[in-house]
Amino acid sequence: MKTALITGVTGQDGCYLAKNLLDKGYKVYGAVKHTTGIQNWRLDDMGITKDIEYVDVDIVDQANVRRMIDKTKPDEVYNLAAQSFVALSFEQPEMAALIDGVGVLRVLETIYQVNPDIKFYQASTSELYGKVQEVPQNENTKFYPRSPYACAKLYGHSITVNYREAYNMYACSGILFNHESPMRGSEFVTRKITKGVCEWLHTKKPVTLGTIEAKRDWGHAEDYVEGMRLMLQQDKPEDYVLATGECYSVRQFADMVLDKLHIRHSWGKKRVGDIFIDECYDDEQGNVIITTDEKYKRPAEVDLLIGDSTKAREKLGWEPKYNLDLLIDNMLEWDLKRANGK
Ligand code: NAP
Ligand code: F7E
Repeated sequence: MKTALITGVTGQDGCYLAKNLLDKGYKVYGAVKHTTGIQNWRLDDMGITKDIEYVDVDIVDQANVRRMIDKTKPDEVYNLAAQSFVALSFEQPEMAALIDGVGVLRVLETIYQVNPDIKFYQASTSELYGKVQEVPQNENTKFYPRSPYACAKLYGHSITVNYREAYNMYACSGILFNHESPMRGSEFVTRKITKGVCEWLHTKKPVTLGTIEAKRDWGHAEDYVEGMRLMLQQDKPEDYVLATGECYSVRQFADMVLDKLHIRHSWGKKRVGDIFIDECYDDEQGNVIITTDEKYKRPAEVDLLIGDSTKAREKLGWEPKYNLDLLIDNMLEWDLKRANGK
């Protein structure tokens, strides 16, 4: 039986990865940050809370990281812990650097000192491409980070490559494009829309968004965690892009959600002071479903991300099962139930 340690196990990817590895017969340790209390709702919803053994870790504390590795003696470490909300990283840039950058170094250095044979997965991100230098983006595309989050993740990515090259460690970075699910945090735009519109059906309270023309390559977390696992089962460690290869704007995502809920709607512009804002109304009653506000716009935006995952498809045999249509169906299934109090 292999032993895996997942940092950030209470997050979206953590819960899908834990389920994936448990189904494959792994013993799974989940590292949780206790300062904020255990946020168990995702693991509860997945029905796996009791199948995981928990260890405390705050990844900004070196001694704590050392204890976590000593105690769990893992074969594989999946480092998913992060301050992952890009907008928040503009407000707390130093925390982003400590958790998403130096935190990676702490785990790598501890593994190197304790047992360099432990395999290591780092949660890298398409945000590294930021202001994109080519379309689509693959493993060779130049990085151009556009947020404190992405700058910190660039360090995490580079130090992973460095430990692999310097110490011959089995350390991989998965450069994952946006992936969503019913377990996505409700501050991220896809879930903000699916949850917000399902609630709007009852409350008629509009969903307020920022830049609706931003385009993303959205996949499903369940598919992407399988890619993480595969990256650690190869003959040699390498970095891989995981993406669907299709991209849509936030506005298109909202249109698809509204169409699926049979809400006939139209977009328009409303003048507020000196600026025009986008709004979306339902055609029957004229109620506002979605509105926009400058406060949700970022100091520097990533306009377009679309990934080329040919390498992962050819070398890992990785293939996503969900397209955007199926992803939205899955998110709405859960959010309709939740909005109905089930
Ligand atoms: P998430 O839902 O925000 O989960 C992040 C996890 O990290 C949570 O369990 C959080 O615990 C934990 N964490 C935060 N600060 C920590 C600290 N100081 N010490 C220990 N744990 C800490 O993120 P996700 O969507 O699952 O993403 C997983 C990883 O993949 C992240 O590294 C993210 O940056 C990266 N990534 C995500 C995507 C995506 O589209 N989802 C794409 C590319 C890369 P609390 O909840 O208790 O704070
Ligand atoms: O924004 C725009 C926003 O916050 C997507 C993280 O998992 O994926 C995620 O980062 C786009 C951006 O995700 C709102 O400006 C418009 O252009 O859902 P998001 P993200 O920033 O792409 C990457 C790959 C990660 O690595 C990150 O950890 O949507 N947008 N209006 C909005 N975004 C939010 N959150 N809220 C809005 O109201």
